[in-house]
Amino acid sequence: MTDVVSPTAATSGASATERFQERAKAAATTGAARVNAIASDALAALHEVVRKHQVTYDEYNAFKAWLIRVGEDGEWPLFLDVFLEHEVEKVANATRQGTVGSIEGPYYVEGAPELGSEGTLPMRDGEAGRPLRFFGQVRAVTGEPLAGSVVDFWQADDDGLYSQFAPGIPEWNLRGRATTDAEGNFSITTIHPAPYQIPTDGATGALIAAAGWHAWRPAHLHIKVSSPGYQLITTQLYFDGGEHVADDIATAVKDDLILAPTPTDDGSGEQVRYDFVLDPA
Ligand code: MBD
Ligand code: FE
Repeated sequence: MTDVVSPTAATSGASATERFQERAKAAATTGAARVNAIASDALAALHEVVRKHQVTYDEYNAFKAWLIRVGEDGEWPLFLDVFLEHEVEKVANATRQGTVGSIEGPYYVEGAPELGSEGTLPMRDGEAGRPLRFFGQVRAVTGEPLAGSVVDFWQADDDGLYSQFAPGIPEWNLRGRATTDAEGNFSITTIHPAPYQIPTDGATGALIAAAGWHAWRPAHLHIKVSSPGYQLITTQLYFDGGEHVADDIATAVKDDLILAPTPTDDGSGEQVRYDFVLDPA
């Protein structure tokens, strides 16, 4: 028998929690007046839920046990990014003129391999999934092409799993950074990702099952685009007609972010163009 390690909520959750804590260390601290305003209103919203639904002690205790389990499973990054980040993202990007943003989610890792202006994402031999060439141009809102912009790219594989979070996948699989050429152009060859299912064996999956919701995100590509002197944009791209494009559990699909790839001339895969437009810093 081969020693196949299957993904569990606890292993991917522990990795996501550890990664997040490393990156969060550098975050700015929030002043007392702001903490007071936000924490008071957040608690008041929960108090209103208790009154509105006449929450019982059994329900309160189930909630308490569940919150403890979210932490034990390492699923705070997953839970918060699926159910709360979309509103934070809308507030953060409300005044942008350029490409619309979407949530980052729990699975970004800094420092992916550099690909130049045209390249193929790191992949296993015979990586499953339909080949996809994704290309485009990075421009300023004024229309000026932005040479030397970085298009940082990460995605799930054909099983809906992310390298560095699910076991047994090479470290940088389906993660890479392209740098735009003198005309602001880039081209990345990858595979069409699969839809992503929230792990069913963890606390987040338990809530979803208990509430009778579905656990799916549509197939998506994650991208961060940056260029000196411009605001970094974090976004995601989806596929027209894909499953769950209309009912993403993470509420992160926007009309402007839906791709419609066409078959390549030789029929071996598909290709799609998407241009990114950056706001000045
Ligand atoms: C994902 O792949 C993702 O992109 C988000 C936002 C949340 C959970 C899993
Ligand atoms: Fe994702």
